[in-house]
Amino acid sequence: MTLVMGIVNVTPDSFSDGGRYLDADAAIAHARALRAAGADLLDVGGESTRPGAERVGAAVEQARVLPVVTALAAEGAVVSIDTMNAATALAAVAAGARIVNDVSGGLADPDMLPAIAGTDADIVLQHWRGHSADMYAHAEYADVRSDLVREVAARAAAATAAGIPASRVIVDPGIGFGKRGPQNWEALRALDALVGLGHRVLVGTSRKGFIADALREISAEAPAAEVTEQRRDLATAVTSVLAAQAGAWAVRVHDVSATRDALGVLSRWEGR
Ligand code: PMM
Repeated sequence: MTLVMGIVNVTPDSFSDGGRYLDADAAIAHARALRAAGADLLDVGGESTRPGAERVGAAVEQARVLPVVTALAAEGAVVSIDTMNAATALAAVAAGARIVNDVSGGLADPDMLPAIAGTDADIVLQHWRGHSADMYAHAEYADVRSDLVREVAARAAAATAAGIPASRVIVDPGIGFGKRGPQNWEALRALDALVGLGHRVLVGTSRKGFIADALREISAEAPAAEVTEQRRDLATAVTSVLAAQAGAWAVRVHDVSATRDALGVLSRWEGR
């Protein structure tokens, strides 16, 4: 069954939950609640990647995430560290993280792939074309589906060339990264081809702008209808089910219990 990765953002400015869990104790308490709700994996991040976000230094990033990673790993949680910085990734792995989630697919920091090769951590290579400050400048595609699959395959090849076994590579279509609204739906339609690359596939749609755009269109008859967090979470549970049907290994979400319920319904529908 598709795994659920709960999002633990220890940032002041993340897309939907920035600032809520900036304090380590609050982040740890939130992560425990996600685990109790059925999260199989916890993704801890200290740098926001929302469109337009500024970079944070490695020292600030590590001060935010390491106490949280250490505490959760000590409790037996499978922790993923969401970072583009090799030094932060190594420090988090030393603190017990088992997965490094690099939204840049190893492109932001040239040390990332060789650093991970020297550990036994898994690595998520997300489709990415540039930092968040100007990510829409890169949203030009000849064909989203084939460009995406080719670019992700190239990052996976770079990882194996750097010495990371293919079995430790996880790929991700990078929903919301360098893609405008409708291009995200095209990227999701590429999931079967991405799964066809032979690596595990992680998908992150949770509460993202393209979902809010769709909900705004859907409620066109009631334009005043607010796109609440609840509506985004319901839509995310639907995209999680569809991603699971397309063969995703895991989905990265804020609302773990809604997605857990939705995936549980799918498994019963499928008789598994
Ligand atoms: N999305 C965000 C951050 N990290 N990592 C992966 N692998 N895939 C994603 O889609 C992804 C990510 C941005 O979302 P947030 O600011 O709500 O955490």
